[in-house]
Amino acid sequence: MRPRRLHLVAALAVAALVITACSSAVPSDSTEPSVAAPSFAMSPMMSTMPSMSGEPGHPHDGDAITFTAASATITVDGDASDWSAIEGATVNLEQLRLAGLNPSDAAEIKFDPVEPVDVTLKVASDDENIYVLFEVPGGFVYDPANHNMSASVAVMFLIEDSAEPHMGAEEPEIHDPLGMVDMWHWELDCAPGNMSGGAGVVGGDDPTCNLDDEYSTTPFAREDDGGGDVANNAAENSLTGVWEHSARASGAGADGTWIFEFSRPLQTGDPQDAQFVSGGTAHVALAFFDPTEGTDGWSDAGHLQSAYNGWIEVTLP
Ligand SMILES: [Ca+2]
Ligand SMILES: [Ca+2]
Ligand SMILES: [Ca+2]
Ligand SMILES: [Ca+2]
Repeated sequence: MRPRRLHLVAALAVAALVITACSSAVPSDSTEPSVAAPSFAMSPMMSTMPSMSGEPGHPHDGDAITFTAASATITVDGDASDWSAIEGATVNLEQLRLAGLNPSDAAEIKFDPVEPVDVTLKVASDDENIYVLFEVPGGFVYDPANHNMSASVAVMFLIEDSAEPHMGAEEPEIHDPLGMVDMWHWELDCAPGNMSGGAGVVGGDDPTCNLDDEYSTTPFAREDDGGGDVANNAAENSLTGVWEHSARASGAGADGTWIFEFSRPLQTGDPQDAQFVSGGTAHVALAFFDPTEGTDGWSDAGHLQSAYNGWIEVTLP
């Protein structure tokens, strides 16, 4: 649960008390307008509910997505079979809506159109680690020599409550940092089935496989943990991942599903990471870079992303 919402509820309750105090002539029982907060209790099953569209300045027009993560230990190997009994969420990803930006911002952003896509997000945890499965339907388009001609993904988590899910910002003021988000950013420089990232990566920038542990405050202010402009002696970047494609055996272009499997310690002690606890809520956002976007593959700005759904709320077991 995001503290900001609790603050909103608290503010409403205070307002109600003030109304009550100033309205002594009015019976203070059933005639009072109800200020009971809507229930945001997490369903044990995946559910959708209306977004907090009344939250000033932060409208999200998709249904809010919430679900409860599984209690499980996952093997990070690019094989999704150990997730088969675990329920997740379907998340619609789409490109940035340039019409919603300030014209001056929109004018500097170029990309080729890509159709929206429904992806699958699953999350699990055990006593030590959080595990994420991100699956995207699409053809097996992979060039080991050019990661722009292969799929690429990012998984984001809220660090600061004020952060919005477009890399910390929101439209239309996409240059304005609202808070810090944690970002797992992966360009496929290692082959399927290979372990990417892992302990020993200094500065968050994985030099071999390009599974980078990063943070951002806007799409234009993204840095590697401990390797950016902000000193961070506590950087911890043991994030790991393995990718696969279900139709790889059928050859280039074959239709199937991209599989991106990750794990990281629940607690890293790194201020440029989200920290997770049992019973807590992880706020997640997703991005997918489609290698078929243009003749040169995907572009930075052309990625499909979940930000229009608001933060995906995942309760950890
Ligand atoms: Ca697995
Ligand atoms: Ca990198
Ligand atoms: Ca980190
Ligand atoms: Ca990070």
